[in-house]
Amino acid sequence: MTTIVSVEANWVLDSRSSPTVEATVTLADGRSSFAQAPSGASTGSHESWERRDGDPDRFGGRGVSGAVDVVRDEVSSALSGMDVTDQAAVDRALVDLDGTENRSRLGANTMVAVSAACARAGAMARGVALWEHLAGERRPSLPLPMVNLFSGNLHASGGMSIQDVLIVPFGAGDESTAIEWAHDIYCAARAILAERGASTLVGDEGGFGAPSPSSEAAIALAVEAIVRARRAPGEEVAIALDVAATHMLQHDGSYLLDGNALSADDLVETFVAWADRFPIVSIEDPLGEDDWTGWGRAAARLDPTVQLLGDDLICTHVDRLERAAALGCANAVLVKANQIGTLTEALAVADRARALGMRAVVSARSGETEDDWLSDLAVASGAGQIKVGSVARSERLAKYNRLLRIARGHGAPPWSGANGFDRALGPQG
Ligand code: 2PG
Ligand code: MG
Repeated sequence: MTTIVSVEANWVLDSRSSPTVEATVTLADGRSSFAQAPSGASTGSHESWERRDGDPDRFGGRGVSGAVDVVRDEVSSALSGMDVTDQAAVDRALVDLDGTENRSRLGANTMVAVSAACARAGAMARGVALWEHLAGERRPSLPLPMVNLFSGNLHASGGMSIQDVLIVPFGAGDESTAIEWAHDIYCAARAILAERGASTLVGDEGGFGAPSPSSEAAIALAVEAIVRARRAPGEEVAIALDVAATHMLQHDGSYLLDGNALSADDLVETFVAWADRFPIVSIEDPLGEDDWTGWGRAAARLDPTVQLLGDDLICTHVDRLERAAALGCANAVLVKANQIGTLTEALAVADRARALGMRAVVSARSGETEDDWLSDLAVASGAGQIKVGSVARSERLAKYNRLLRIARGHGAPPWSGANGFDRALGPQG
């Protein structure tokens, strides 16, 4: 009774009020499961294609009726009759049906919604948790969260140039303690902002819109919030940055950091100075998506214990991951399923990173829904790290709360722990 009989889709709204694809898979026994696609704002140009209607009269061009139609007209018949518990075969069928390099026929948003809905139905049919179903032969683990505290650039209507300042509660002994510490620090940051008369309005991922246009001031404020929450910066909680430098690039190749145009080399030296002053363990997209030379410079100048995390650089594509590994310019990959198309391919990128001696961080998008399949994907991958935004806004909390439920459930996988960040910083930070 694990046979797929139909796949349907429809539009629902995401956390930015954009339409997004919801796919529903129905099995021969009449049971069904659904899943929803996330959507990015600071997207990389090497991401797989996101299918939007482009009709300015409906949803400002962001409608997904084409995606809905293609599920009804093509995907449903292609998948019907298949065994839903064979996720690899289902995802291969989707990839084959699309038949293009960048998913320009079905759209990666269509594919990821169908892929996740099938995964959920497969888990249901087998009577196991989604993370267990997806894990296969992998060793699942409960991931260390990287939690958004301050937001800028495309996620908070301007403000500071770097996109996110995040906290990493690497000293926590388990998932729930990590999330509790994140809560304490988030509330401490809100109290500090309120005391200073600064806005406590939040950006797309629940982080506070940075109070000053200075990225460095936001990092200093994050450290202050850690201390206010009675945690030791560098000993218990560290800082991570998502620079999203692709979106700071100017036409002349310079990077605009808080009003100053910097060369790639000068930008790297800024990060070296920040890493000296602050307990920074991870820097995502320090340079632009095609600035392989600049990335190489960052790898050469920064302490090798700093996690150099490729988002726009790699876009969850194995070939770009291999290139980054060969050049030694990144030591970690951000894994976003809708940057590629299917859950199987996203897991394969995390697997390949591990085989190459690199780390992987499973990530949400800035546009999300109440769907929580991402938490199961992160646990199943055994990647050890997850990034889903701040500990506010229900589309973020759906993921954290799912992690808490998995952690508290029967047969919970082990806590991934500090991911080596403790060794990176030492007792003084
Ligand atoms: C990122 C993501 C999530 P977006 O840059 O890492 O924070 O943003 O989904 O807008 O690409
Ligand atoms: Mg990013």
